Amino acid sequence: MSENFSALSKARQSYKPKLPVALKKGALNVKIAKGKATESVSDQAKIKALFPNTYGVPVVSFGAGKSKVKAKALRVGVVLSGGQAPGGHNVIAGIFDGIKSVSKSSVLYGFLGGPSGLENGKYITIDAKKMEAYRNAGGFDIIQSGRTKLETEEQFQKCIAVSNKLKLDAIVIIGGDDSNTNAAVLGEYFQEKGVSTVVCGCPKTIDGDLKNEFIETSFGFDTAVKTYSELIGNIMRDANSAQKYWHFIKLMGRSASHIALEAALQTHPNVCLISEEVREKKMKLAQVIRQVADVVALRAAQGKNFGVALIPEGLLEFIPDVGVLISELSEALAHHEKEVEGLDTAAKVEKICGWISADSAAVLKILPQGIQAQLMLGRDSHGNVQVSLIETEKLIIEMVKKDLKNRPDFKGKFSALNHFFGYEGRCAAPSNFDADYCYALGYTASVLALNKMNGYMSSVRNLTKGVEKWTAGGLPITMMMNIERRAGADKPVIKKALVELDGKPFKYFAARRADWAKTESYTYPGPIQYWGPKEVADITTFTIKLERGAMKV
Ligand code: FBP
Repeated sequence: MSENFSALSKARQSYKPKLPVALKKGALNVKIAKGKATESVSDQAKIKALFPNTYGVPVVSFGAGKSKVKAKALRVGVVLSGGQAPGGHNVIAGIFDGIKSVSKSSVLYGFLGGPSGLENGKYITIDAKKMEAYRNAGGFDIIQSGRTKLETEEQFQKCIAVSNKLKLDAIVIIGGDDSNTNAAVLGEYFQEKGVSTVVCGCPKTIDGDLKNEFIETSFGFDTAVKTYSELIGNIMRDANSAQKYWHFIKLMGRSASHIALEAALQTHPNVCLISEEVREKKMKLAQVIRQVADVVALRAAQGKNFGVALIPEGLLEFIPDVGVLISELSEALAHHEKEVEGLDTAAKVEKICGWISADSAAVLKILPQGIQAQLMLGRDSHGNVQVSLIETEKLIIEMVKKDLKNRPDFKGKFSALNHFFGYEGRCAAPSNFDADYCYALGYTASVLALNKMNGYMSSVRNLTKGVEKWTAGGLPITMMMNIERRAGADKPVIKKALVELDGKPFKYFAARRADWAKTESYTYPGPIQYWGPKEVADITTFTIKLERGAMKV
């Protein structure tokens, strides 16, 4: 172990993650029960046509019992894909221990730097010594991550060559919605070409938007939000001590507001915007600003010129007119990228306004130049706008300032500071929940690999109960898909799970936010605890407790 490891990470290394009962006796002692045939969430005919080999297969669940498959040394490759999320190393540890439970001669290859490592055959062999150093550690640094999208025939052929060279039984792609879409597409291609390697996925993302009945949460959400909530709590205490600043905190989460909502449930801010609500109510940017300024004015009238506001990073995309602008920009940039290369922001705006609708051009022109430039940045390899680079929190502060200036009855002060919490939480040492959950997901993937379950994602459920009551199984990835417009074309992708306004987490928040606006109901969650009383060290999120009925609204 390197001397870079702190006393905490050394001590943490010896934590033994717990496993669901069905997995406790090793991958060879797991019996598989098949459910009914499945359908995709929508666009069934189109998805079926795109995935003729892997569409419609059943959900499977694991129970204790003898496997029908004979013991053999497995050769598995693993890829970490997309944004970092706490617990990735434990997924790898789960796969490692799972395949070693089948045979001591099993081999785990780690592809370097994300899907491009698979495509280009860049890998390391993960042996027991290497694995030991990363157990229960945050980060993805054992093999690093990347956002390469695997989509061309040439890329797929290169993956086949690598897979054949290493004689892989399975490839496990640990990723979010886009990366698991990648896994499904690759698995389908392999099967069509008669390649025996299966491709499986694991649900990762701090954003919390990869979930459904079978995936109760994506890993990393728990730890990341706890980390942000600790920082938000610290800021709240500072705000309440100094009583002179408003703090505007943008939180990661891409499109979905799960992180902002969960952080609000953990800390009780004066304002928390929820993008999905803004979209549902068809609010214009000016209305959103007015709503925030109203709270600032309300508190100022009580002599309180301070407060804390949480802002989801995807907010702008959900303000209907700005959302339309963003998708028109994405379409225009996909077709005319070269023509705007090297132009300054003003010239770019001028050119682009010729390719988008008049309404969108008008919205683009009223935005500050900094935000215009950020909105016109290139999309990521999956065609997503890079919301983490848009300084929405600064835009809101500026616009609230202007709004308050136009209120003759506003006699308070508005001194605002901005923060962005995102990267601070993605590589935190996994909470006990994420350490256990990730290890179980990885171990589940080893069972999927052993049983040759192509195009499946690991599914571990019953997460609000103790680990001994967790259940494990596999979920066909095609079941989660729909067709979406990406980078100017229709693509099959896993449907994002956004915040539901009739869901319990939002209802819990909505019932309390008016009170939180005017009072200092702040709670101070403090740092994640790895040891200590269960009710402190093993707590899960409000979101999962409310969604799974373990807590009342
Ligand atoms: P994934 O969807 O790949 O898990 O990434 C999540 C995320 O952390 C988002 O919350 C954020 O918008 C984005 O990654 C930032 O991307 P990058 O790491 O490329 O800056």
